[in-house]
Amino acid sequence: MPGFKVDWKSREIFSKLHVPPDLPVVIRVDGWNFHDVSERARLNRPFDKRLIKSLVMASVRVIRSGLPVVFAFSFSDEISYVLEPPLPWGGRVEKLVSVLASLTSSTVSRWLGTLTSFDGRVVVLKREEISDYLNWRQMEAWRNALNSYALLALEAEGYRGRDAAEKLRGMKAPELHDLIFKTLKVNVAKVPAWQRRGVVVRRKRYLKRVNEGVVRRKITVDWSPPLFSTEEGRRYVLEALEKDKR
Ligand SMILES: Nc1nc2c(ncn2[C@@H]2O[C@H](COP(=O)(O)OP(=O)(O)OP(=O)(O)O)[C@@H](O)[C@H]2O)c(=O)[nH]1
Ligand SMILES: [Mg+2]
Repeated sequence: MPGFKVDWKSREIFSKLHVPPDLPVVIRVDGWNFHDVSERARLNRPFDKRLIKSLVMASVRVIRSGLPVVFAFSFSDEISYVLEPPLPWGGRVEKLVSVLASLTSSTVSRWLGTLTSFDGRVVVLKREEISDYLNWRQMEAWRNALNSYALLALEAEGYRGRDAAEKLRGMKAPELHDLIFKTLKVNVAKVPAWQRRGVVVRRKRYLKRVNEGVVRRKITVDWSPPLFSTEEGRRYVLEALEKDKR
């Protein structure tokens, strides 16, 4: 309308949405339409190391960018980034989600040699819930491994598309194990650990000057992380989250 001046800034109605900047938070990003991406990039089924490596490279880049990410857990086409306070941008949700998703997309695209996009979401949790959250995602990694091998086995038996997916839904874990072993001659409990348990990129502690107790951290990739449900796994997560004494 002529003469009527819109305050456009006031239309950015989610710009004030924040998570508490003095608490940790998880941002989970997930590849958009990776079913198609995996075909475009000609990824091996059920697992291709190129994809998980591209997620690892994205995690390394995010940590190197200076964002306070202390732990990144990846499997399939997703990464959970654990951020320690003080959070950047005062905890602004739009900034956190969009910057982490786009840093991930640009790195993965470069590594896969095809254009990709990632969505992102915020997971609010208490510090003591972080290992339970990671355990939930790690159980999903295991379910994903089982289902991905089983789908391939069903296709080898002649099932296609929707029929294969439907058949898969009706099967319990022991049946899936048997099917995979019988058809593909694969013991799914023995496939590489990264396929079953996911991969962690973290800032691992080391003693720089042993006598003086000077602690530093370096970016480390764990291709065989512990089970987060165990005591060892919980300690492993806590170590990454602990603040270093100066
Ligand atoms: N070939 C191959 N495909 C993979 C691999 N890891 C993940 N994928 C593909 O990525 C998909 C990830 O699942 P989803 O995130 O549920 O599916 P999506 O197609 O990305 O769908 P949206 O996330 O809803 O956009 C799987 O269904 C596979 O198609 C891999 O190692 N090899
Ligand atoms: Mg996806």
